[in-house]
Amino acid sequence: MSAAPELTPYDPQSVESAAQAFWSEHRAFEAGETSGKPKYYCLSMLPYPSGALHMGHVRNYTISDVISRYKRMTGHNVLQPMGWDAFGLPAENAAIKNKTQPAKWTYANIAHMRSQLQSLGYAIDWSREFATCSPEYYVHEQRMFTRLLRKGIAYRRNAVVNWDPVDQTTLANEQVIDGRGWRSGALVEKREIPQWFLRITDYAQELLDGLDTLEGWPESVKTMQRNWIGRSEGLEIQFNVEGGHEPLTVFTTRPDTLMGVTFVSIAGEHALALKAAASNPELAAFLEQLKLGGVSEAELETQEKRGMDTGLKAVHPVTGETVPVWVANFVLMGYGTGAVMAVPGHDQRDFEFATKYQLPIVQVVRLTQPRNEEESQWSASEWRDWYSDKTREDIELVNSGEFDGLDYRGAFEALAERFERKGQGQRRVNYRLRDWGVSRQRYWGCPIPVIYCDSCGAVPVPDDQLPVLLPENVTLDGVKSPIKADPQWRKTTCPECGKPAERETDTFDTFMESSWYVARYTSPGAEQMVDKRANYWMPADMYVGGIEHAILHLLYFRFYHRLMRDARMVDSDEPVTNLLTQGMVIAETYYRDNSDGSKDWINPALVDVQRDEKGRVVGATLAADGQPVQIGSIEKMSKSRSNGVDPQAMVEKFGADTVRLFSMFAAPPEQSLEWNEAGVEGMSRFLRRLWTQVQKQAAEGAAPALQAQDLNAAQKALRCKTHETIEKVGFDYGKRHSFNTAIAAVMELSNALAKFDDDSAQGRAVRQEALEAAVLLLNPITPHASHALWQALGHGQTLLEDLPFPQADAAAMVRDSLTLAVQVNGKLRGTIEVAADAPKEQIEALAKAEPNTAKFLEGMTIRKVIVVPGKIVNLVAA
Ligand code: ANZ
Ligand code: ZN
Repeated sequence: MSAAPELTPYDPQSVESAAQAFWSEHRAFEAGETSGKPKYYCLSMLPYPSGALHMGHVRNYTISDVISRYKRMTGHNVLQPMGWDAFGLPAENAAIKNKTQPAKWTYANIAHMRSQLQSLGYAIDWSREFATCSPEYYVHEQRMFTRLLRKGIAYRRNAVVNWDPVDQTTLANEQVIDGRGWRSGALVEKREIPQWFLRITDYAQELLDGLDTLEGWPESVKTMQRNWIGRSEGLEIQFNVEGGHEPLTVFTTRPDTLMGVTFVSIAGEHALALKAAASNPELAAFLEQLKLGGVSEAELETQEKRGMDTGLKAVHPVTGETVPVWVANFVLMGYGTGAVMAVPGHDQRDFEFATKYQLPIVQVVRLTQPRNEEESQWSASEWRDWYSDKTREDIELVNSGEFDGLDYRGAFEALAERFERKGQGQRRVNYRLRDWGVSRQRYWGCPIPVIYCDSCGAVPVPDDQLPVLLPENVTLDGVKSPIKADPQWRKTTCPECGKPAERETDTFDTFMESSWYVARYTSPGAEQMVDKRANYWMPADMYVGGIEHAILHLLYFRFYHRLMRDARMVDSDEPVTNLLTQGMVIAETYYRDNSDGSKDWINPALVDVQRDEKGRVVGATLAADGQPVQIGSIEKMSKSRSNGVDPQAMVEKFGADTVRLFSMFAAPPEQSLEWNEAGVEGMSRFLRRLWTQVQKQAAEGAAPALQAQDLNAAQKALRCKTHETIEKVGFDYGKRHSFNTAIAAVMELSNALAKFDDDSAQGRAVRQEALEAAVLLLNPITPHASHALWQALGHGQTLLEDLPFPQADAAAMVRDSLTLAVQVNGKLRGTIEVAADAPKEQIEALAKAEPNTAKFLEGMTIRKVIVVPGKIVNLVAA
């Protein structure tokens, strides 16, 4: 060979900008609806424009991008869109802090983050991009809402909010810190104000049943949704109340425990409680107290049990005896009937309550098959878990008169029939799911399109007056929403009678915008919410995003899709068929202790780390002063721990392909991914090696055509490896979403190439095939490098996504020789190469002759030879 040829070094920056320029010049990823190929719609959860991309975004969008590019290479018409979930509270806070406007701040962030996304080279159809805060987007949401209002699916009622009495404003749950307003520090109160709701409860059963059809969703997510919807079957039972009051209706899932009722508990907001309080100042004061405190579910669950006797007496519907009626803080007005038959012998909350207020506790069920002595004991002074709701399947009734001996089902049926016959109760299915409260008293959101008229009431804004625009040029004082503070904005005329009227000043929950964006991407520019293109693309084939959205977002998303279906906008029931929830991105934390016991968290980028030979961190110093810092645990990247790694810095240092490669290599998509720069460097070395292998091959000129019949053993072996890799990678991408193992397989192929030094014509042909396969197999993950390497391998500038994904050739994978491990008494001593069809005697002979094995066999007699075909020869010797 002549003098060493000049190789082009790998320069990610120029490689990446060249590939990106080529894609945008060819509008390579703009999707259309006229292709004859099967469609594939790959959706990612849209980012909130907080200011800069974080590694969680990079991971999320890289997974989607790999799937999208792979699908395109396997013959699909792919849509991968992107947009911005642009309304929300952080913009208001940032605007106050930076003395700017939420709109300005948001649009600037979007511009910056868009360029960051583009630098990562995602195959996104940018022509479909939108921000949910733009009127062209939210006008459709407003129009849909007015329809829902006319249909009765949207309605208005009073509901409780967190009220800050100093700032005179409502607070979001996350603005209530330890029961106080985040800004004023005032004790937060509960207050009832009129709010808008969507009747998601009408769809509870359908949303539950639909889960059974979602085979491509993780079981864990479906379970969380089922629990959230919380279907329970029970009875409503009437208790008469002495003194001429209306009867009380309770909802119970345990009518079998009816004979154990020793009191009845009602919510503080229950009509009967209010009635009793009218003549009982002490009770009235107690009800006032109950209004203090936050409204979040977590708070209600954990608070101490408190109550007060109303003085009223309820009549037990079977025995006719009277029991007291108590107000209890754990009874929710919004669930069931707001009244509970208390069974302290078998319900833990009732037990705690009865113990505290010295109410009677009696046993009425027992386990039929206690697993031990303990489980056959019931106690009125100590709570026993095995008498709770968990064990309802294997119990029988005791101390229950005529019902003694019945099991749960038997008692349920007997009582249901009895009460239904007497008109004293009925079977009833309840859902834990509540209607979706969509009103927010915040400024930076979509205005709710309603006008209030003294004569006509709440009137939907007519279509020709939509959108109701949110003014963007505003000043925020941090307390009141600018549209609430501005009487001019509110003023309007009633669309029905023309009299002066006022606009609604609340805005929508931002979950509204993220409930239908999946559909809007399909129909850019459509005059209505969507057009017929929606049915071409929907349901989306893949949805990738964070597990933190497993419940609320995904439930609203499935609900809203059904609203659109019922409005004949789409004809599917579910919005997405497959869901992939990616794990967190985690990283090491570093800190220094302050003298007051608090910690100063230090970003890993500012720390020099010493590692042992296994890569474990053994010491760390602050680069700026060379002094040691403390090493904390490995945690989710976050501002509070200052352990975020900036994607942009990583892209600048290593190139987008290396960042993409590492995010896919370091962990399977569902698991946590620990960011560590040593790992990133490893990926960078691998890419560089592949780059050099291609460059060397290219420098030798065009490779001759491959003659499969003329290959020698080594050439056949490399070719076999190439096709095995193709087969594995295709399977890992397509069937398992196991990207890390796919990358590992290509790395192995590159290792095999490094060992293959054969400059013969067929040697180069086989190497060319291997390199082309490696470049195409990696293309979904490292599309820029693949774009450049494909050209280096002698092809014109091509859109690789339009090439078919490599197909394994079965004939190439027929091995004619095999490597077997040779063991002596179960210990590995060497390996041998044998023909695939070698007879057992020949294998035995080769094994005994293997030099290292022969050494171990010296002076021993072989007693037995065990051959595991294709794998092992074990020589049993003594
Ligand atoms: C008697 C009883 C005995 C109950 C027992 C439970 C165990 P799920 O499964 O969530 O539907 N309940 C009913 N309405 C309530 C409300 N508004 N606020 C708080 N608790 C309420 O739970 C239904 C059970 O929760 C009902 O069955 C009722 O207590 C309580 F050993 O009735 B049960
Ligand atoms: Zn009117």
